[in-house]
Amino acid sequence: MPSTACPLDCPDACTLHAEVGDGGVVSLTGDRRNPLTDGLVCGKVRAFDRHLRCEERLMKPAIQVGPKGSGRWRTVGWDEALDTIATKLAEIRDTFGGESILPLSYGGSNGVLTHECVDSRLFHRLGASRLDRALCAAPTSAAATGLYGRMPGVALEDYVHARLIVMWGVNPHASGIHHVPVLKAAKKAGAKLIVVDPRRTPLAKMADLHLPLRPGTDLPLALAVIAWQFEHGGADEAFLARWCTGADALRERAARWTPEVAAQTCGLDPADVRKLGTLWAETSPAVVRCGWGLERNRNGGSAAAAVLALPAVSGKLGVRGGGYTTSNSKAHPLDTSRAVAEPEPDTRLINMNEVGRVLTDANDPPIKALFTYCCNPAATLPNRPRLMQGLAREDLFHVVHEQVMTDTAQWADVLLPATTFLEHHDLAPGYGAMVLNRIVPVVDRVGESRPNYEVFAQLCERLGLTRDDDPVGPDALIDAILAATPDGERIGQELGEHGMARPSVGHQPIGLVDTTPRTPDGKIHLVPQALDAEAPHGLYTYQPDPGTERFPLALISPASAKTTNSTFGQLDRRPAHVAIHPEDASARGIEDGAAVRIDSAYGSVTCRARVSNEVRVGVLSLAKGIWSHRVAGDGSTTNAVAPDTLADLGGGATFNDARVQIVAL
Ligand SMILES: Nc1nc2c(c(=O)[nH]1)N[C@H]1C(S)=C(S)[C@@H](COP(=O)(O)OP(=O)(O)OC[C@H]3O[C@@H](n4cnc5c(=O)[nH]c(N)nc54)[C@H](O)[C@@H]3O)O[C@H]1N2
Ligand SMILES: Nc1nc2c(c(=O)[nH]1)N[C@H]1C(S)=C(S)[C@@H](COP(=O)(O)OP(=O)(O)OC[C@H]3O[C@@H](n4cnc5c(=O)[nH]c(N)nc54)[C@H](O)[C@@H]3O)O[C@H]1N2
Ligand SMILES: [Mo]
Repeated sequence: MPSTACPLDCPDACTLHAEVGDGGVVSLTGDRRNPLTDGLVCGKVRAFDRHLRCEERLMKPAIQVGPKGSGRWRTVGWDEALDTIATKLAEIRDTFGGESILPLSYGGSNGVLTHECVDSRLFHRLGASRLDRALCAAPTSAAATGLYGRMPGVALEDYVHARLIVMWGVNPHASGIHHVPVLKAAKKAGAKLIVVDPRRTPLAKMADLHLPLRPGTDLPLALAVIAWQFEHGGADEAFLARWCTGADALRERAARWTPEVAAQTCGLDPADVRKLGTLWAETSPAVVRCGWGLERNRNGGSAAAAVLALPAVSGKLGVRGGGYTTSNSKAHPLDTSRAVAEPEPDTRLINMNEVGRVLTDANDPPIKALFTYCCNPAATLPNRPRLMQGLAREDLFHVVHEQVMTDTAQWADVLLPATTFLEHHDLAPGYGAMVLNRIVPVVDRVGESRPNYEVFAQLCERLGLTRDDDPVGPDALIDAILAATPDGERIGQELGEHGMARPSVGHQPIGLVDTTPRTPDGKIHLVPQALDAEAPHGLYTYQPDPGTERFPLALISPASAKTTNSTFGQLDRRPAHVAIHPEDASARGIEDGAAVRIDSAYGSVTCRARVSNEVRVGVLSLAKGIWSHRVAGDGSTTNAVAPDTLADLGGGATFNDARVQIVAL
């Protein structure tokens, strides 16, 4: 049974056994050697065969012959497709300059060979515009970098040792199921569980205390808990003196957020805010998991910073099961520079949250070529109406490298079929699980699909951009990465022997024992200068709700268990449902199952209503990643109503700042 792994955009990074029968994959099961996978995989990956051989799978390269989006294709051989792309890219570069070319990629695969590898070699050498990949995790990463230098956090497995667990803006029942059994075991061992989430998620139902705050108000809540620590003996002065800078400044900024003031802003009961403050002050080991639900709004960076400051204020680090967890992706500090083999040029940087605007506004130079891979912008980028206007531009040359006919692929000029992780090589670090996995092909390539590392190398070749010493092919690329990475030899050995490697700090490091802050001076910075300068009103300044009389309701769009972002969307054809509180529904004459239209200042989406107490009054919830076949009307999805304004840090997306009205149809 070959051993491989899943590189999909999920924290858990499952190590897998693939059992291959006649005609393809028969089963994928979880490996027990990976402590987090522990034999369990999600339904999506267990049934990956359905994706591998679905009707929508792209089998051959194709060129769109009708107008954009007409669906009239001529299938061609790879040579013709690559020649067409190379000729066109060279022509556009020579006429408008390299910066008129924009690569567009995100997290379709978290494998390091699929993006920012040979693709970067091509685009750097073309002098293309650079993409600021701020679609997800940018505010949280900025906060984690500023405070701790992205020091790895508490291993998800170690939550079993905690006595108090705060799950803040994270929904593992959908977005990373391997944490759920650990949380259940911790509860059984006596840990208290607190959940901060506007929705009554399955996790909230398990919790000892659920704080269903208004979306975007995490900052006042976290500051109130911090102020409470300083006021009521929960702050650890010795720890602050030894490890931190900025404690006084943080204390000052938090002071105005009494439980009463915060509770009013957050729409909570002040007694619950006090309870959170008291439990945090009194219990150890205590851990907070800072998810991604709290970052997708105007206050997202400051909110993540305040949540991440909490364990430092109360000196919770230094024991097993104590501290914080956010992304652990830097547990393996992989250095891909030698694999890319071309330094990053100083060309125009385009925030991917603004791609719709950039494609439709006057720009110098204009974007004339878009190359989309590992990304399904029509389903995942904000301000969908603007983006679709851009994708419809007849003067835009658009290449899409994809596995299936997505809502984006329909708008390509040239469509290239991509392999899945069962058909190619890769190396994938987890961002929850602290493992690095080697991915190997376990089935033959479907149709004529090709992996990213081949396609981009072939384009370099055709454009005359190859150099003799470029690493080519997966083995050479992985060797180049490991040769540049600290501790790379040991990592390579473990990958060779087990298909999986530990980070240098181990699978389950204890904060400040096995790790130290990776900031330049080795300290935890509670009010980092750089972040204070970057946040529009200074770090930890609350920006009020963007709701208006016309668009008073907050629409949030969390992860769904059926898809990974938009991946597997072709397999889910149920009509999309927006969750709405019974009071909001009855005020608008909306019945359960009714057809509804949701409007915002950006656009509209037409779907069905699910009247439910799952959401609080004033909040709607419609999953992210929905494909157009699941909605009525013009096929606009959740992202038609999502703003393309930016968060306070990292240029992050503000999906959950969508303010809308909903009407029965
Ligand atoms: N409304 C709303 N929208 C959101 C969010 C939200 O909260 N609300 N969250 C956002 C988040 S968290 C994220 S991370 C983004 C994700 O945004 P995307 O990265 O665009 O979404 P995915 O569906 O993960 O992946 C896109 C495509 O990559 C393709 N792909 C996978 N592997 C490969 C490969 O090896 N080669 C090539 N060429 N293609 C491949 C898949 O087939 C898939 O169609 O979406 C964001 N969109
Ligand atoms: N099955 C599946 N797994 C996935 C994904 C997927 O699409 N499907 N996506 C992957 C990706 S790319 C990512 S980034 C992670 C994301 O994983 P999570 O961190 O779980 O992120 P979300 O699902 O965006 O939101 C988590 C929770 O935050 C809540 N929330 C929304 N707004 C707020 C707010 O303002 N404050 C607070 N406190 N909570 C809020 C939502 O109701 C939701 O329950 O999951 C990954 N795993
Ligand atoms: Mo994400």
